[in-house]
Amino acid sequence: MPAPRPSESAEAARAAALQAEFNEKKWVWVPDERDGYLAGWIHKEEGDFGQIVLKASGEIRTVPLYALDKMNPPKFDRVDDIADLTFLNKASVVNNLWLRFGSGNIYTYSGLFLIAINPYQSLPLYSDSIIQQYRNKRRDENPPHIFAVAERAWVNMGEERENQSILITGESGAGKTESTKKVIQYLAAIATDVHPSHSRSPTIGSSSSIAALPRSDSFRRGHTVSPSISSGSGSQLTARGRLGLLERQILQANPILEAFGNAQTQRNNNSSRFGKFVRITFAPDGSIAGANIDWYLLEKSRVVVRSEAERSFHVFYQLMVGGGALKETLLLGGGVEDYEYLNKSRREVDGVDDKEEWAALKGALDTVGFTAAEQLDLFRIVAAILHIGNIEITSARTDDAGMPDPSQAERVCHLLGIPVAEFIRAVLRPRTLAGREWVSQARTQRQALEELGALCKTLYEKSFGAIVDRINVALDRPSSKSTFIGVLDIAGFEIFEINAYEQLLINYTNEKLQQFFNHHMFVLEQEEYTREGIKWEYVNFGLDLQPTIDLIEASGNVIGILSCLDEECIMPRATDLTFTNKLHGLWAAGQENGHPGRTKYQPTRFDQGFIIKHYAAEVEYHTTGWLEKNKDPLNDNLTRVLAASSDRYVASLFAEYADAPTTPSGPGGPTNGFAAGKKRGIKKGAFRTVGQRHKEQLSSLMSQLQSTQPHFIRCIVPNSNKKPGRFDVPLVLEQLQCNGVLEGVRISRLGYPNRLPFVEFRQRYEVLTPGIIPRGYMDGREACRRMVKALELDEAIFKIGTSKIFFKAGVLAELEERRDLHLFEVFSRLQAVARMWT
Ligand code: AOV
Ligand code: MG
Repeated sequence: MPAPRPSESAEAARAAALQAEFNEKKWVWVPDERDGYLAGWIHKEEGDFGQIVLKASGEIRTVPLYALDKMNPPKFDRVDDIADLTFLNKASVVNNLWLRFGSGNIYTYSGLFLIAINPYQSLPLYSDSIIQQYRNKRRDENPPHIFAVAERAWVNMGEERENQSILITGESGAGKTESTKKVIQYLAAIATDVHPSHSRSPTIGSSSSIAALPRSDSFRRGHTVSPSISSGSGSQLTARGRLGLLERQILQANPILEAFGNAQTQRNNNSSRFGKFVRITFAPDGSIAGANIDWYLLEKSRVVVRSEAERSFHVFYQLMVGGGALKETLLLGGGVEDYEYLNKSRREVDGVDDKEEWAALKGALDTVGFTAAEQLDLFRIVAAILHIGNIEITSARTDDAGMPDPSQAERVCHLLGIPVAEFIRAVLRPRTLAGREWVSQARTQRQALEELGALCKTLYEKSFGAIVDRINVALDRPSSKSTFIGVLDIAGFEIFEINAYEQLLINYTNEKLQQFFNHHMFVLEQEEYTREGIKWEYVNFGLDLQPTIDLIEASGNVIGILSCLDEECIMPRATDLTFTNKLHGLWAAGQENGHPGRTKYQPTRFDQGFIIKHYAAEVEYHTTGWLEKNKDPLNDNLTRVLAASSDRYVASLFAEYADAPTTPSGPGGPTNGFAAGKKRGIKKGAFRTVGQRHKEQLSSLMSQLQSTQPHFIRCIVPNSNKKPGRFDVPLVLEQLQCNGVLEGVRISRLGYPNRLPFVEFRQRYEVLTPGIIPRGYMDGREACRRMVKALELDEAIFKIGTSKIFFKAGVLAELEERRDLHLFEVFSRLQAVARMWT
């Protein structure tokens, strides 16, 4: 064997020394309240206990042996894929992430997942040259990166003509939205790269058999690349300069969504207060054909109230600070401090200049194609909301609400294009149907204020929806031949001090997404084993999430939580309490006793609420305010006034209420019974509850996802202070538990995660078994059999199917090492020969 070069030998010596030191002791991880885990070695074992010497302090602790986790040998430090660890336990997983994070590696694979840890600092990881580094490369040819995931999605889409999805979840502040942007940045850049020459397709560059090899995720850890498969593309991509209009419009949609949908919160200075699914469609040649955005669960209550340390949506401050002459048009005098909806809480965000952001927003609106008139529409709504917030409502001696100064309402009505008298009446004395009579009903001060608040929330949400619709008009070019890559940016599992209806909806969403992951991972695996005729005991991992999902969403024979809430919402004297009791009656005591979801439900002992056993944890929900939140009520006097607005935009936002049959039918009203019936149908559609709407949207999302090949990204927030360089182990562990990474890791090891078609296995590893396979034709399966025998592989670590060979995690890494070593020797020998001839 040729002598290694000095630097290599130094490296090898260091590794050997580390290994030797490691071999001397029985190293373990000791659980620790504060630090999560501490490194130590077993000094003595007595019965069920061990005396552990802690590495850092020398302190001796007595710990029950079952609580200890084995430590991986040093050569596993900082592995790219957690699934390659020999000892797979929580401590080792988190230690690997911590070591990597400490050396600037924020990305790590974990089987099917890419884990991304928020660095809270700008890292030089996303330049055009890095994009080039990931182009046409397999996952194992580069360090883990979000670009590798985007690349893989793109290649799979091209090769298999199948839609792809990239599911990004994580806690608030974990980096989901930043990750989404990186994915879109990468796709826009590479699709532009492909565009100038329509002859190039996404399949090019992966035509090599090796590039097509890793359908399975953790293929091998090595980084050796045969020269023949490295990318031949020498084209210089200066993406930003070359992006076409469509690509720029797709990228610029984001600042608009963020201005209207993001806000400063305690956990994130730029927190998305909605979820989104962005689909980018590609023409068969790999160029971008269009894009489409779906959105979920906008936190509209934020326009009215929020905690003192937080802000409303960015656009309010941007308009107030940057609006200039536009503010006059919108009758906005003064500053942020003059508006009730803004001056009760934080007004500025560290390091953010709202004036600059305003300019960026205007630029983005222009690029996407919002006309000046359309832009004015959006800001008119924002301004109207601020004016509504300043309307003063008093309480008269009879408790009736009054509006002493109508000038504020006049401003609102001017902006919204509605008659002042009707607006004031709708707020203070709306008419309702009592029997067959229309009567005016006086409102209390509180009711009137709530009505105004509800109006603002609805206005804002509807306008947000219209913005997204408008963006979609600009970007959406559906065509039958196109395929898409969809990126989902949605809040992960939430457990707060007090968990309300919002948390139920988001946790329900995550329960479904986790089920989707499980389905993808296990059912597809199992199908593959069956297809390949491999016997493998199908293990029920106890991860069947269906009972919990049923408990939340079932309707019909079984009454789930959301259905029960809907029912209570139409009951005359129902309250949050009657709802809660009804739920207890169904799930804790009575009717649904035989349903498996029963075991996932528990009434709370002291507060008004219940506990659900989610896959991630048990969560206690408080049911205060649920009826109101679900009904999302706006009195139909108001909606009718708005639907009849002289302003086209405002009227369009409330179009669904235009024909509400509560209007006393005057002369010339519809007499045709059919028409009337039809209109009632429309109205019914308008009164879906929040829960119903979310359930429908979610089911549409799930069916779209089911038609895709999914890729999973899990974002992790490393500390609660938004600071770079800090890694809070218990906080990270909690997230790994909630986001399914730990489960995924455990379960992947139970199966055979790596697989190769016989031909490829033979092509790649035949060098290791010279003379085993005779010249001429040989059945692929038989060739494989002979090779594994010659390689002396243990029966337990592989399975031979009908077209592929399957391996336990880590086996291929070892084969690759053997192959590298072999090729290196051959190469050195050739070099020696060559030297003799020169
Ligand atoms: P989120 O989307 O997951 O939270 P963001 O993507 O908004 O979180 O990230 C929060 C902040 O962390 C960003 O504003 C950046 O300052 C920083 N950050 C995240 N990822 C990176 C990165 N890769 N490089 C540098 N900085 C980063 V929420 O929307 O609140 O659930 O609702
Ligand atoms: Mg976000």
